[in-house]
Amino acid sequence: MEEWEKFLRPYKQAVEELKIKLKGMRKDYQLNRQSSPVEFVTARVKPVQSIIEKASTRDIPYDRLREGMYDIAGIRIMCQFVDDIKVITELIRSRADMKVVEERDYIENTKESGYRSYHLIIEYPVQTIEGTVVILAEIQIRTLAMNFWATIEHTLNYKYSGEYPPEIKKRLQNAAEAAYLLDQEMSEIREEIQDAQKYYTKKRNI
Ligand code: 0O2
Repeated sequence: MEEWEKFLRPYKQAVEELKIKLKGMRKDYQLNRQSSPVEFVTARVKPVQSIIEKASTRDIPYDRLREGMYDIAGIRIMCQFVDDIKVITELIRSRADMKVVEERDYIENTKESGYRSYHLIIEYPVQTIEGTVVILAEIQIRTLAMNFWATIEHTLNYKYSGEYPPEIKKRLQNAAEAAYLLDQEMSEIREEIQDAQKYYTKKRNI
């Protein structure tokens, strides 16, 4: 277990740092009195049991985990509107403290399950007492509606291990469609919503 703790140490450090940095983007927008494309940020280090299971199903040897498994450190950025995803992606691409090495667009290419999200794999240098360790991390960017669907589906997946009864499968597909339509509707009234949010923030600050 101590071996795992040692192995995971830079990932834990990275997740904490990335959470603070990405949350900072929201603060910067707020200070400039601009609507933030970042609504909230969550982060986690993959539990050891999940790492072991994934390594076994993907045939990744333990001595290749640092290169072979890119979501041991996972960051999730939630936003209000689909267009915010592009803005956040651009901001991350232009940062000097991390390097985007791969992008996966599950919004253009929705997964068969109905899953939508934009994934960035980044290289991130962590400073340790033994020097710099460059780790891979996965940043998932999604709207609140995409996140609602993914969270529910993820929970159900635990129960059914992906083998959904037809009725549940259909319901999940309907829910994915509803989340898609919700995103579209919200985009249509985006300006109206953002105006109201500015007014609300101003009033709260009085
Ligand atoms: P958890 O519990 O979220 O940490 P590969 O296709 O093998 O190259 P992999 O690892 O499947 O790569 O990568 P992918 O599909 O780019 O991203 C995996 C992560 O995306 C998952 O992590 C989920 O967080 C999310 N994800 C992908 N597909 C779905 C889906 O159909 N439903 C939901 N709810 N989430 C999805 P993990 O490893 O499953 O674990």
